[in-house]
Amino acid sequence: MTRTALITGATSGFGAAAVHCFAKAGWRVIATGRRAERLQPLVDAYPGLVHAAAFDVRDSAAMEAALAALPAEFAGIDLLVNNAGLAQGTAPAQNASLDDWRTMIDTNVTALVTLTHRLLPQLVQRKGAIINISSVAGVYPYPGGNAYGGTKAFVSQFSLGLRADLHGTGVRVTTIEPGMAETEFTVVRTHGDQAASDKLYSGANPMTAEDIAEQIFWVASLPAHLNINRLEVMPVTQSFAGFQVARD
Ligand code: NDP
Ligand code: 8X3
Repeated sequence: MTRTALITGATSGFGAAAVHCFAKAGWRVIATGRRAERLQPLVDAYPGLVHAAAFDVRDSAAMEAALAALPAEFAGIDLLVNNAGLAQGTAPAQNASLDDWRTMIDTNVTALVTLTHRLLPQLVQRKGAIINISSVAGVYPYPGGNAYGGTKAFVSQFSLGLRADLHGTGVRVTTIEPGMAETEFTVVRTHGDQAASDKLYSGANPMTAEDIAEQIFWVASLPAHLNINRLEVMPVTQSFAGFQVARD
């Protein structure tokens, strides 16, 4: 039986790479994101297997319209990959932009719970699965991570809460918590500073979008009696720093 995945944030990075993984394996994929022109090549690459749904995840009416307009063969969703998200800014909290914080909360938290709430009845009915993309930033604090880390901590804890509530339904819930991966993430975080992004990843041998897409696909492909609760993955070159102490 052909299964159907809805992958948010499919115009770039992890989400785009995941569309390739799932479609190559014969899944039907609903690929979403705001930049419709980035979705069409995915539709063209996998005729009949990929459906493009361009909308802003923060716009619940647009989300609802896109779901209502799904062709019949894409209407039964077996897997929700909540991947769309972003960081905005690296300033310490006392200097951070409140607009940036609100954008992160609206996208990473409010939109994620809205789409999850909307799809839960059919995921329960189909014994489906949810894969939420969190971050190491939700587990380990770092200077400038403030609201971004907070949104990702929410994603990880919300996922565990879903596991508890979905007990006995057969629905699987996994959080993937990646560390540093080179995508458009840092260009977006810096409001378009490609040089800053290049500098961050230079010589660091970061993970790639394909690395994370393969993890997403692996989790989704496990036997139905197995649930990975959380999966934390970093490049070998990234690890931890110690506590900091301010002195008089
Ligand atoms: P990218 O910037 O490459 O991709 C982000 C995706 O999210 C894009 O497809 C973008 O689509 C989509 N998106 C953002 N805002 C919205 C919105 N309002 N409505 C619809 N779609 C939106 O970054 P990554 O692939 O790296 O990021 C994917 C996820 O992984 C994010 O949740 C991020 O926080 C997380 N993550 C990333 C890490 C990294 O180091 N790269 C590490 C850990 C977690 P569009 O702009 O077209 O709408
Ligand atoms: C992205 C990973 O370390 O840049 O979520 O915050 S990090």
